[in-house]
Amino acid sequence: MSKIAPDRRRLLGQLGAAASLLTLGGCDAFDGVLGVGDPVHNFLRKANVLTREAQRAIQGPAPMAREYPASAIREGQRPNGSTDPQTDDYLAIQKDDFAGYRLQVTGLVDKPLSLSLNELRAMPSRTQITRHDCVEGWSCIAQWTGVQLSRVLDRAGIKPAARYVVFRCYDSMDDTLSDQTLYYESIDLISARHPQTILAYGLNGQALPIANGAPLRVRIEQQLGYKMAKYIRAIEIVDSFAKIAGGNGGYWEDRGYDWYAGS
Ligand SMILES: Nc1nc2c(c(=O)[nH]1)N[C@H]1C(S)=C(S)[C@@H](COP(=O)(O)O)O[C@H]1N2
Ligand SMILES: [Mo]
Repeated sequence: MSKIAPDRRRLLGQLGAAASLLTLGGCDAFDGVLGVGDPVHNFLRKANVLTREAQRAIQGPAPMAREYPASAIREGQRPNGSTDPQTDDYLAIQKDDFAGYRLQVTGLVDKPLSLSLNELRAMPSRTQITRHDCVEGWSCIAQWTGVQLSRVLDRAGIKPAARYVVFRCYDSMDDTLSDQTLYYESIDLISARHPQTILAYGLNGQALPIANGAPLRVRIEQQLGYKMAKYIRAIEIVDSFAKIAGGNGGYWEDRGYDWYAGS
């Protein structure tokens, strides 16, 4: 299995290099390069038989994603996917600058939490300038500010059986509210406790805009864009995601994307 690793990592490295070249102007598209069904995407899918455990055994624990100087930010973060959710619940919290918003933390925790934006902002914050890579073939460098997810997990207390963090979102792909259409994502506790994994409420020095996931979205800097759930309603700690929606751990995973989208 580990024989696949150098190829996959080299390819991802080349894609990264291509992305860097193409992103000198900020957010530039090279659309189609990684579309679902094209050969590169298919290659990545096959290479993903390499498990995340094997990748981590090769890489060692918690490599940090590259952080950039402020001068690398050329334009705003390009909004993608849902950019203006219209579900009733979202429209309700959007009023009053999300004053009524509460992040729910539930599942395999000692103490379920319900945190307002002010409570999240009062926790120690982290600001990082990183590059967002979308599987559709564009990248963008932006500054993100938020609270480390590990701090929220520690506050709730994670039970020993916990394995994954599930992000439940407000946006639905067709404005019906079913498990099959609501955006969701999941990561394991290693990704969740990575120092650069933050629940972001700030973008480029401003409050996180609606287009980019207000009031709260996650940044998971080792992985691709679709993992980074926007419009987070709740965080659920689970031992398995097999029974959630299509059972593959995320909205796009249920439609064929890889669960582990890291390099
Ligand atoms: N809730 C939710 N989160 C989401 C999406 C979405 O449609 N809904 N799209 C994903 C994809 S594919 C990408 S590339 C990023 C885009 O984030 P941005 O709009 O801040 O650029 O959000 C990800 N998180
Ligand atoms: Mo994406």
